[in-house]
Amino acid sequence: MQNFKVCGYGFFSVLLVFDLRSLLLLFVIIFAYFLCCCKSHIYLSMAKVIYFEVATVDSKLAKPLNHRRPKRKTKLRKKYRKKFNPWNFQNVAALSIVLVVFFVISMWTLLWYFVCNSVVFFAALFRIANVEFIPEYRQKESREFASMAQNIEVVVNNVYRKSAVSKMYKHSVLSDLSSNNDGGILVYIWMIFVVPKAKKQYACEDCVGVILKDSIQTSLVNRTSVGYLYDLPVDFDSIVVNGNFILRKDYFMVIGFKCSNDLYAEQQGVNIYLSATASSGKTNCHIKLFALPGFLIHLSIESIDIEANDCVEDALIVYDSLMPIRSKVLYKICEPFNSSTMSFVSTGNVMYLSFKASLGKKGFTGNFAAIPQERNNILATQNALDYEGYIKSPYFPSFYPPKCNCTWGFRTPRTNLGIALKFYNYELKEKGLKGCDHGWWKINEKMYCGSYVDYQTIFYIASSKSEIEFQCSSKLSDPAFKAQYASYNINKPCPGDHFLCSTGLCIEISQRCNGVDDCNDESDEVFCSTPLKVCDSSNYQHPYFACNGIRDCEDGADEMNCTMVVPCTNITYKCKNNMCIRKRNAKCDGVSDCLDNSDESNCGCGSKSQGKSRIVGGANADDAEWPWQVSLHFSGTLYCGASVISKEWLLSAAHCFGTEKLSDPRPWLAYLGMRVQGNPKFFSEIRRIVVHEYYNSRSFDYDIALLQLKNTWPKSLSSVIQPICIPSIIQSVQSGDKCWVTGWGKKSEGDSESPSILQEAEVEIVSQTVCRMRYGPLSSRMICAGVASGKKDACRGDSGGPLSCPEKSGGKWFLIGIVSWGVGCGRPNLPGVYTRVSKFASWIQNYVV
Ligand code: 4AZ
Repeated sequence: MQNFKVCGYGFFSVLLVFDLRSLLLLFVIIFAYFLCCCKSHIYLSMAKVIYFEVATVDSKLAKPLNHRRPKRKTKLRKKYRKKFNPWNFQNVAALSIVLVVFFVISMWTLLWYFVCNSVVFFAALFRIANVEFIPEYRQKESREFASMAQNIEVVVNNVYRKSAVSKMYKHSVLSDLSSNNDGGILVYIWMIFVVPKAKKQYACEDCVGVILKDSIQTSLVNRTSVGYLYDLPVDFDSIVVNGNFILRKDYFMVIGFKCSNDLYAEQQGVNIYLSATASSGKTNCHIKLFALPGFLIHLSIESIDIEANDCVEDALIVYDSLMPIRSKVLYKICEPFNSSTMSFVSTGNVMYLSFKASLGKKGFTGNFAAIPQERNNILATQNALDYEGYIKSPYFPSFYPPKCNCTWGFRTPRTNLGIALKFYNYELKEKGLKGCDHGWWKINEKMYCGSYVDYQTIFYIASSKSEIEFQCSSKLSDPAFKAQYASYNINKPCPGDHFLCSTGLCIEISQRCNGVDDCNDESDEVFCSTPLKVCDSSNYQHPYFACNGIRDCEDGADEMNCTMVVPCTNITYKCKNNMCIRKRNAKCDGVSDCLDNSDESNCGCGSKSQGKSRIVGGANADDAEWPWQVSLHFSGTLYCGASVISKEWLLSAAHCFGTEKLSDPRPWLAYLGMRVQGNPKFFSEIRRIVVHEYYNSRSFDYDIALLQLKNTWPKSLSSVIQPICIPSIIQSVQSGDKCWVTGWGKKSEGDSESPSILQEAEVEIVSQTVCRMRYGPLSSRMICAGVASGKKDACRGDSGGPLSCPEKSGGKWFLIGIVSWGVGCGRPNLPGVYTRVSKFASWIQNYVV
């Protein structure tokens, strides 16, 4: 706004239309002015001299002097020549003033130009329909390229010079031409604008894009997407305009350095080696990959050595175009790796790699090749019997590109046989009102959404004839998936004495209601009556009672022999030496249970130095009562909560970082050791945000994110800042257990203001069965907590914050939940839904050591 004031006034507003050429003109004017000034000054001096001379002469002469005049003139000139000195005081002073004025004006103009204006580069891409690609278009020096460039630049100039942004528009430059595999050529251009900062809003990406689109729309004919942009037949749907203030720095400043390269895959299937290495200093590489027209590019990245900081400083960004256009990003690699390969496929015959790295030895290796386009419609009619084959995502095992679709068809030999699809890390759910993030599926005319999960699922199609259509829906490339197919008995999908889970798995009937999530979605553990506490030898070992830290049987038999080493199962506690014991809550309970004592290592967590053993319906918390509570601010505004889980790491909810803007760590600040907003004991910027890769923004499944701090708090603050313990994967909490939710979120659903003092409320764990009765299907990564009246709850602004539960023995506090979602706040019988942290124990361990 300050700039606005300076830029918007008087003299400078006149200059708003200036650019560097205008500056040159100004210089010429001032120079001319200087010459004029000096000249007139000289004349003035001359006039004075003449006047003086005349007066002197006139006063001396009494007689007419007509005949002597010529002589006197010559004399005068001589006298003047003798007397006029350009370096006398007067002239030097005048000259100095002019120079100073010139200097000040130049500086002001330069300052205004660079401070009040921004040079903005817009990258634009569109398809020209009636031109076919010729090899000469690859060479920018060729006559053909130059002529096409002139043609396109003239058209774009015409469009923008007659538009509302004409004063800001400078010119356009054709950057590249490439063939479009479905006909025509793709045109990549840079458009350069000089935008006064006060008028930045008029040169926004959408505004500039709309001008180009509008110029075509007016000539749209015959309901095709191709219209005319002057004499160019341009595909309206292909237009992408991307503006970026950073583009200039990232792209133009380094172009021409050694690290810019154009590479060609001239033969199908021949791998071309790729590598970029920087020994020191900053690296900024721009690599354009080309394949033969009609082919696609298959890129494999074998290793990459970069700093993991959310692509802020170090990144390899793969674009599905020849320019760094945001909407054409196929994938961003922000983390180093060297033991696996990641591969991607383009939608056309070009790709663009942008590799940037901060100081140090950084680089990547890989290769690329031209591959043929997979035919879209693969129809495999199968007589499926046993699991006999796979359906795979396009270009398996590479990430599949955003624009893709496949169809498969199945026939089974008998009408009572349907098709079962066993996925390894993917599940299909009926499509609701919301769209799909990771693939649309049309199966026998019914719509489903696909999403990634970390367990197996089986999808049954109860028909002997099926048509399956898959359509990619993600903006980025998505990881590969495959499904094994088989026929199954429609009337009896699972063998006798087996239970059919909602995930499609078949589990033994004895696993139903055993207190263990055998189905991966807890469908085997809902609508179970609490098992009777029959404390005989057959029942006290029931997982519901055994070794859960509660003495259920009078004789305590259910809590006996819990630290005996037993075979590992999904209800045993795994020690560091890979031996397993049955004690569920062995971690950090103050008793050494594992032979290697690993259950009691890294237990400097979950201790509250102060506090009563006692939001919506909350009360003010005491100072340092919740030493793991964090307040997360985005661009200065309270946005979410988080919990301290180690010296370096915080745990929060993925949905706090769900957009491109919010996933940038730079605008975030974490306030630690704070009770009253604005009074933190410590704060830090965020180095890195790790959002769970399976986070689903529609269902809020996998709603968890790790945040790495840039700075760690000093030891002297350990009385007010403490990490909370992370539960082990088998740690049990039961319905009715008392926990606390804390945060600075709204005190009631309709509030506009947030409290400044940290609020705390005691809530009870609600059983999954009851919670599902309220909300419908919930994933097993969710846990509910509340009170029946609804009066105590989390609300807007509490998201990401802790649901802290005390361990019964040992007295440590565990992070059982992360505030995630709910219907409204504090409504009766609608408890808060939290991310079940125990499910993520090993995921957290991958990052936090
Ligand atoms: C939220 O918008 C939010 N009552 C958090 C928790 C709940 C509702 C909304 C649960 O951040």
